[in-house]
Amino acid sequence: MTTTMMRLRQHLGLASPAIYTSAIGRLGNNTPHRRRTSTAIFPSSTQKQLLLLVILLAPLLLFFFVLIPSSVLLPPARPRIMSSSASDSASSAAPFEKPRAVVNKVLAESQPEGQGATVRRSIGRHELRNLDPFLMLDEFSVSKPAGFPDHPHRGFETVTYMLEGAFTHQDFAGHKGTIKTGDVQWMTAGRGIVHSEMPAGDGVQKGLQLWINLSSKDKMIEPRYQELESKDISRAEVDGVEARVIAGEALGAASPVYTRTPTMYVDFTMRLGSRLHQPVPEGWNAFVYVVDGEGVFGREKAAPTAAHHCLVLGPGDGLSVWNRSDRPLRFVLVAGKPLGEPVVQHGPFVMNSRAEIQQAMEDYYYGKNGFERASQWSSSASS
Ligand code: FJE
Ligand code: FE
Repeated sequence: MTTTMMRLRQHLGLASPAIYTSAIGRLGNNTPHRRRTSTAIFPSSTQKQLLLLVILLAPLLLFFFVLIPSSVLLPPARPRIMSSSASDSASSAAPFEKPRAVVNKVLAESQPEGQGATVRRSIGRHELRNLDPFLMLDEFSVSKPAGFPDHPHRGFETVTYMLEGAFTHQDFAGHKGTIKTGDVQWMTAGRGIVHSEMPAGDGVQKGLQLWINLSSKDKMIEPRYQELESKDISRAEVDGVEARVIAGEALGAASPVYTRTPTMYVDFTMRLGSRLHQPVPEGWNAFVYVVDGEGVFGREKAAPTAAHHCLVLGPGDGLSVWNRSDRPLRFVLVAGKPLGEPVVQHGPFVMNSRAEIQQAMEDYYYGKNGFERASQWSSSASS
């Protein structure tokens, strides 16, 4: 190998076998010199034989223990397994090939919505309009008599997750229910739902509502509900990190929710001093919404993020989080496979083209194509 080639390889960081070979060669050249010196000190014949053996073996031993990198001879170090449980995959140093970094940070400011209600909108506000397949994330904070009286939906799913208090929904097909703290309602509106969503208790009722787009082939499917009571939500706790899995998997727990648009949705609570390394499927769009406390996301040296902020994550295979504050950190991590389709939204109708939006409005107005029951119905909650 020419020196130019060797330099090139070194420059490229290639562990050239030629570099090892030349190093062994240099050591080999030293051997005769050492042998000569040694024979003069130990003159007995047994000692001579022993010495000869040592001298012959020396380069070999040197080669094995010094020149071959330790990673070749020794099994990979496993401090994670020694330190504790399965949990360590959740708390060891950056285990991702491509850790996701925060690429955008948006404060969800309060705005009026529905009837007398207030929401902190993150996804869906003009700075964060499109995070395919997500259309909207509202953190709502509502007291009676405010709420979200009768309104339609078509072409997407709504996921309502109660943080505090209770909400009652009623729809035009007679479906009625109340979700309480920790419960989830996963509603696939499909071709059409008309419903009301109103606070059920006294005082402030809080939660998150996420809108997930449906692909063109699913936009006109029959509506469907998946409801999960708090006690039935898969939970895992590992090294001071608790996960409540609303969709997908985390820390070994999995959700039974069927997601037509592949989605992961996990509510994490991290004790002070804890850290988390959570895989997030590559190619999916992902964001974090901080519900409570303060956390460091993406890079260990990043500035901490406080509640009501939405962090959009860049590409990669996982997210690392550290809670270095003096109180618990609560956030949701949401990721979804992008649909890559045109999005045309008109309020509660989300379709692929303007013509389909026109059709949706007409169907709602005339009570057709899934909105048949709309005209005769009004919820008992509406006034
Ligand atoms: C809606 C206005 C609305 N965010 N968060 C227009 F208010 C709504 C709507 C909601 C909503 C409901 C809950 Cl329970 C929580 C929300 C907006 O209902 F769908 C349209 N189109
Ligand atoms: Fe709604």
